[in-house]
Amino acid sequence: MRIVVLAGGIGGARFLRGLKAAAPEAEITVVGNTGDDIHLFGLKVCPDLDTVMYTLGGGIHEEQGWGRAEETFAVKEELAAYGVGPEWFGLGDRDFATHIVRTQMIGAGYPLSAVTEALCARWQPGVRLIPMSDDRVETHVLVELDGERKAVHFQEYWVRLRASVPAHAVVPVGAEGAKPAPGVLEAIGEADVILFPPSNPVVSIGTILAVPGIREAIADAGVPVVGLSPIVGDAPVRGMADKVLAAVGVESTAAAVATHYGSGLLDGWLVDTVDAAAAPEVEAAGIRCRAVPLLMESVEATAQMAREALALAEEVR
Ligand code: GDP
Ligand code: FO1
Ligand code: CA
Repeated sequence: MRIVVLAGGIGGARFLRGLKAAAPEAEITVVGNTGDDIHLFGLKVCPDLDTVMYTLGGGIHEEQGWGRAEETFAVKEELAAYGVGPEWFGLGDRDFATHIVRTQMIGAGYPLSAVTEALCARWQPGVRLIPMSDDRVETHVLVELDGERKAVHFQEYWVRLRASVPAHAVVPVGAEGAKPAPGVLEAIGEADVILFPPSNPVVSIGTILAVPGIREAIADAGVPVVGLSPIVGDAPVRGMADKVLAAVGVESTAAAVATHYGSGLLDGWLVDTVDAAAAPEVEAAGIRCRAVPLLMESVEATAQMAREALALAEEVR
């Protein structure tokens, strides 16, 4: 079975670990979000691609969900001693090596998709990880800061400001002119099932869908498209998805996220058992809905979520 998964960072990566356990024979292609990417200290940092690569490759800082296990911060401290920031973004020594290799390869002319493949040769994530695009796309957030409207990089909004200031809009800068990376449309066209993990619907999956051609390819693939709600009990399980959902005018409920994607895209939607009452609203929008436990508390619990998603895909096929 060929499965395509659109993924952000932590939610996407943890789901993929369960999916691999649930479907060990499947050929899994992951289309990763690159809208979170940021250039710092002359280096290209790809948080969501790295989170997927480290999580599936066994190098992730488990509790934190991003960055490397057993990390140290000597380089960051030395940079700070020179007065070179930003200090609000925690790049560790081990992680730095990844960004150095990536930036060096890009400088030598390799596209991000080829660089990602090269990095994955070390980590062996057990999936094919492709960035959504080789072209630069950067999510910016229009915020209100000191009484003024200002656009900031997504990482500045998320990490420095902790999503604590009002967000008026989320803009994937560069998406309009970006092309899907080689292999993305082919994988979607050859898929037996397409899954939306419990990733951020706006700044992860929304950004991937903003690359011209990807949304259309999914809608036209003619195979089941099934998503899992990142919202449980009217709040994100982790992070600040409610803030960016509000910025695009979507309520933070499992049903609102499903109808935001719409029946033109989604065939099935899993909500948590605490949100079982949301099912009729989702079904009224033409999307088959089931309520099952959706907390990724262990690989086994997550594998069960993946089995439910694949079962729902068979039901709507
Ligand atoms: P990010 O790029 O690191 O923010 O990760 P993603 O975009 O892939 O996923 C973030 C989303 O995952 C957040 O909106 C969380 O609500 C959701 N999430 C995290 N853990 C869980 C979980 O155990 N269950 C569910 N249903 N969603 C989760
Ligand atoms: N998230 C934080 O909350 N603080 C950080 O200092 C931070 C550094 C960081 C470095 C590399 C990397 O791959 C991810 C990092 N993240 C950090 C996570 C990153 O901001 C994620 O993109 C967001 O958490 C949401 O997607
Ligand atoms: Ca992300």
